[in-house]
Amino acid sequence: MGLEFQVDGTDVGGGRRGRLVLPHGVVETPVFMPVGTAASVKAVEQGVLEEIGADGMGAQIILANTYHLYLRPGHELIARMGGVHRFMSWERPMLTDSGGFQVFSLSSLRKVTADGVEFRSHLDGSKHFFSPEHSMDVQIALGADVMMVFDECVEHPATYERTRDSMGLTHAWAQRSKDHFEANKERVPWFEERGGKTQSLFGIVQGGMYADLRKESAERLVEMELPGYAIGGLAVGEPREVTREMIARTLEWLPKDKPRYVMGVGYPDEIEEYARMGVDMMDCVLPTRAGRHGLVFMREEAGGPVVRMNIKRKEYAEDARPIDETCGCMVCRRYSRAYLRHLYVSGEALGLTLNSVHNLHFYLATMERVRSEMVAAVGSQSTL
Ligand code: PRF
Ligand code: ZN
Repeated sequence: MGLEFQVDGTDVGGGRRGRLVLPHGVVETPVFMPVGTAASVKAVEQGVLEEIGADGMGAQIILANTYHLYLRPGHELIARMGGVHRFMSWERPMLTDSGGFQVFSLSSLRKVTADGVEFRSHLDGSKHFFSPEHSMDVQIALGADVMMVFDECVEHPATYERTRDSMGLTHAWAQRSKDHFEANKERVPWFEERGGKTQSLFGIVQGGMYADLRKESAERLVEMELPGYAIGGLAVGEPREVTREMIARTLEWLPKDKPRYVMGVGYPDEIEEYARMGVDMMDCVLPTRAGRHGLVFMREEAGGPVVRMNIKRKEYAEDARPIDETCGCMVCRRYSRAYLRHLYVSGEALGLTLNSVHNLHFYLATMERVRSEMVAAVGSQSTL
C-alpha cells in the first residue's frame, strides 16, 4: 500500500479537511508543499523547515523535481546515497514532479514525439531523452512518497486542436507511466525498510482552458484508477478567474474520496480560496522566489488583505517593526524591517533566508488557519 486518504468532513463551499497517510508520515490536508527543486528548499535549511508554521509543526511535505535531480547530481547517485530522503536528511513525506513541466519550461531545443521528449540541458547544453518509462525509473530511484505521471503542459494560449492533441499525448503517457510504475514499484531499494510500503503515482488532468477537454481528461484518468489526481496546465499566464473556473469545474469530475492537487499555485489568497473549494494539495515557488527578491507577504492589520511588501524600499531603513506585527514566525519575533532591508541591500545571504522563512511561515500558517476554520464549520454544518 502506498497511501491512505481519509476525508474528515466537507465544508459548505466544498472545502474538506483530511489526512493523507504516506510511507514517511501523515499529512493534514489541505496542505501547502514548499518547493525543493534540487533537493533543497532554496535558502532554507531542513531543520528550520521542520519548525515553521503557526503551530510549529513545520512543513509536512515538500516537493522535488525529477528533471533537476536527474541532470545533477543524477538519480543513480541519489539512489546509492539511500534515496532523496536520506540524501537530504528529510524524513517527512516528499513528492516528485515528473519532469514533464520542467522539460517544457527550462530546457531548449525540445523535440516531442509520441515516444517522449528529446531536449538539451539548461545547465550545459547536453542532449537527453525523457519518456514516461524513464521518468518513472528516475522517480523510483529518488524514492519520494508520491510520484507524478509524465505529462505535457500545453503553453498558453493554445488552440483547441493543439490542446486536444497534447492532451491525447498526456493520456497515452499517463497509461505508460502507470504500467511501468506497476511493473517496477517494488524495485525501490529501501522497500523493505519502509515495511513494504510503496510509492504512489498520481495522474495529471490537462486540457488547457477548455472545459470539455478537461472533463474528458478527468474521465480518462479516473478510469486509470490512480490513488490521487492533480490538475495541471493552470497558472500558465491565464487570468485568475479562468484558473478558478477551471479548478472548480475539474473538481466536479474528480473522485471525492481521493486527494486532489493543483500544481504550481499561487498567491496566499489564491491558495486559501482553492483550499476552500476542495483542493487538498498545492505547491508553488512563490514564497521562496519572492523572498529571494526581497518581497515579503504580510497584512497591515489582522484579517486585512494580503500585501506584498518590498523590503528594499528606503522607507524601511529605520523601521524597527517586524515585517508583520501579527506574524509569530522566527523572523518576525526577532528581526526588524530595518535589519532585513540592510541585509537585502548589502547582498547578505542571510537576508534571502530570513525573507524565505517568513514567507513560507505565512503560507503554512494560512493553511493551518483554513484547516482549523474548516473543522469549526464542519462541526456545525457537516455534509459528511
Ligand atoms: N504538469 C506538471 N508539473 C507542473 C504543472 C503541470 O501542468 C504545472 C502547471 N502550473 C506546474 N507544475 N507535471
Ligand atoms: Zn513573519
